Amino acid sequence: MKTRISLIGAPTDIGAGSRGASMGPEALRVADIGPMLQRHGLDVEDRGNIAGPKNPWLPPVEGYRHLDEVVAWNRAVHDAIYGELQRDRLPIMLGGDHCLAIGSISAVARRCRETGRKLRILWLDAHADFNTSEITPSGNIHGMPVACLCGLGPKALIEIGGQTPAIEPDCIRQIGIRSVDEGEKRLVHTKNLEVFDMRFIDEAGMRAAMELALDDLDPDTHLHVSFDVDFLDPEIAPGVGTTVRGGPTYREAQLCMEMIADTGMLGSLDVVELNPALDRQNQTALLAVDLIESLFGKSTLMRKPRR
Ligand code: EXY
Ligand code: MN
Ligand code: MN
Ligand code: MN
Repeated sequence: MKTRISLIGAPTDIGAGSRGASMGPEALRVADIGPMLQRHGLDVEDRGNIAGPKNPWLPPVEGYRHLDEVVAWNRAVHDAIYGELQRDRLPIMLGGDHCLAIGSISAVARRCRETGRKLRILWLDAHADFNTSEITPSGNIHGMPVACLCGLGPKALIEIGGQTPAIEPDCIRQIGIRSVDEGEKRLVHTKNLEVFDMRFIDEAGMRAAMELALDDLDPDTHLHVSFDVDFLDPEIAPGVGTTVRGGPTYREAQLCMEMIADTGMLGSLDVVELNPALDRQNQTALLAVDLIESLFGKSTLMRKPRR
């Protein structure tokens, strides 16, 4: 794994259904994300925050809320993440809502094409984020990034990384899913997304889910983790706008992160949907940072577990 890390804040809630994810980057910094990574011997540069348009808080137009602003933010995110990848650093995008993964993952996919590496995306979320303007119940674009990345979305969003579609559905593994809209469900099946939903995790366990999600990785694979904090059970992570009960416990989430760390292939990370306005004493930010510590290789016994 790369040991040179860049933190990039994207302080906006432009794609969300409630205000407050714009405060996510600062809450993660207050929870010591930078110093935590440094304590693990990593070279950390905090590149500060990206700027973009304010949130006008308007109803949907032709199925999208704030499309122009979402495009502007995602172009800025794309350029910042792409720049860090060119510098051979591991970018961590501090969101912001999940619409911003369109920009970050478009940049990662572009860099993988240029360097001939394979890409695997782990989408940790309560939601599939696979809506389109025709089927969305809300118009909120944070419910659409996976569809946009697969080429289903407005031209300005699907073209951000220079090639459409930015990715093929078969490079994605979704984990922790437990809230999918009716039309969205049909589309998930049509496009054959590989989903390890909570039912699967209940029955087979997080270990089996992660073994399958990380199966068959080429040694030269770039692993991108898109960590929507609403992945976690709301009992431990109340600071998100779209809580869905029945998510992974603290230990299940730790195991998920530890198993990703064991691959040694992490190449980029999004941390999104943290909403400090809904949090209690920054506990959700502190939990996210604790989990990211495991993602970067903290393990209880300071060695790889025996399997
Ligand atoms: N599926 C719902 C919608 O599209 O409005 C809720 C989406 C919430 C998305 C959060 C970020 O993962
Ligand atoms: Mn999401
Ligand atoms: Mn979500
Ligand atoms: Mn299916």
